[in-house]
Amino acid sequence: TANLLKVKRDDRFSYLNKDDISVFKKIMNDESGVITDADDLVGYNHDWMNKYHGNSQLVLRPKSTEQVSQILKYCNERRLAVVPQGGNTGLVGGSVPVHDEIVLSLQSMNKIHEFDSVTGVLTCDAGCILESLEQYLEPRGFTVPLDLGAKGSCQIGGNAATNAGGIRLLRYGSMHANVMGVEAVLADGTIVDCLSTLRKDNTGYDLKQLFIGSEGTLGVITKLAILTPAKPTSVHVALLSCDSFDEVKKLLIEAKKQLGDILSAFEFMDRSCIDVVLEHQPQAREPFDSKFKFYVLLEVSGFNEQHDNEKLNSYLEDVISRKMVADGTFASDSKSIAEFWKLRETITESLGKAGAVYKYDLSLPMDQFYNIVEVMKERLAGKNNSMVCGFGHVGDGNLHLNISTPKQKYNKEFLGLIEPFVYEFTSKHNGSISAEHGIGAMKTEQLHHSKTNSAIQLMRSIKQTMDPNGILNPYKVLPN
Ligand code: FAD
Ligand code: 2HG
Ligand code: ZN
Repeated sequence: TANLLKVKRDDRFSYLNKDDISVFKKIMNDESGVITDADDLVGYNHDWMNKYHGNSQLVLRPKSTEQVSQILKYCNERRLAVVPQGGNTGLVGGSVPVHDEIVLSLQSMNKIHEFDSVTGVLTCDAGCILESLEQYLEPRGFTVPLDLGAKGSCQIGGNAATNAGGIRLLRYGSMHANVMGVEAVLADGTIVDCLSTLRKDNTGYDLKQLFIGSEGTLGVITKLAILTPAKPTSVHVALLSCDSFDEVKKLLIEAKKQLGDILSAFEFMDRSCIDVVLEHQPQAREPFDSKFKFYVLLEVSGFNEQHDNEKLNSYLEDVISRKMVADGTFASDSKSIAEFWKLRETITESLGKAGAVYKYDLSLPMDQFYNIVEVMKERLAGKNNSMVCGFGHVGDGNLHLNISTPKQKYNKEFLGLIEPFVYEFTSKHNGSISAEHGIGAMKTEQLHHSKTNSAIQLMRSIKQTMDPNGILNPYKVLPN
């Protein structure tokens, strides 16, 4: 679909030439940071889903903020368009070129600079892989405030640039709440140092927030300071099954009431998700003796084993006695906990293996939350051998609606059955067409479903101020 809908190349931009490459080699002072070999370019030119394809002839991998600054200054003067790229795990086509934009990869900027064990603030380069930060923090008794299935590849800079949510948002809040400071480079090469490590800092406009969630369109994030919480020492996970979505909602209400501060995740998946995981993950096992319509994965974590255990047990006894669950099981050892989480975290990968996936990342009010899945099932019944499934961060009101078809190729006609219907439905119910994945290249023309004209106008003027030549991640976020 991405290519079927490709926007025209903006003729404000120059074409890359040999002289440019020489300049970049000089700036980088090291050939390994300048990639022009066709084979080596491939991975940078397509996204994680292999859905969006660009045609960049150059990848630059700077090692310092100063190099990022010199690169952008030159690109701005030469009108060369640039796409910042982190771990390239984004799901909306934001991290790959649409045409021939230069890829600016943060891969080689991956140092941890400082950790304050009193405040818990960690200062590091934007290119640090999320999981490596977790590995650094764990022995120090701290943890990263966000967790997502792509943790082995995504970078903290990419997480900030997309304001990634994930499974712990319910407990610790979003990147907007957890990033204390940002160092970023503007399109003209200006280095903006807002790398505060302070929790409280009301000195005028909170500029760092502009970079968080702006998907590389306003600046390149080079360093971050993140607030990291103490790592819980007691973790328990329950996997519950339900016959109706009403029960899922009741379980959530009770979890918030009865588990309160120790509740650290509340995720749901429908039966189709379990089926696709069982089909594509050889190590995955059917969790119960029978099959159910819905599954809830609930995690509690705290610092008092006995207290947390008792609290979870009394919650489970209560919801079982009140017949809110059909079956349930729970785990306290790390191996079983990991196994439960695998069931949830490998849904995306399994769907990827099953064929072409049409992904919708929606915020919806609870009364419509699963209704859209049912409505979509009816709409697509018997069409293209499709399978409709719903899962996600129900505790945060965020549904992942995925539609899978066995053929690898995306189909324009089939897409027409889904869109714009899904966006109109979401807008009608005051939801969001992008809860946590961003707009990227996928939803630029849909932005109006979740933003008013005046809000889009203000976004445009911010973009104009920060990147007057539009070189940073063109064709993304704002409508073309
Ligand atoms: P990329 O994909 O490389 O880039 C994403 C966007 O950010 C692009 O627009 C890019 O230009 C920009 N960008 C990247 N780095 C920088 C930088 N340093 N400065 C400026 N702009 C930059 N997302 C969630 O929110 N929650 C989830 O639970 C979740 N689970 C996922 C599970 C799987 C298996 C996969 C594949 C993806 C998942 N995602 C999830 C989506 C994705 O992982 C996140 O959006 C992640 O934050 C992207 O990080 P990245 O480093 O890969 O960024
Ligand atoms: C998740 O929560 C990710 O697992 C991916 O945000 C969601 O694949 C998806 O639709
Ligand atoms: Zn998600």
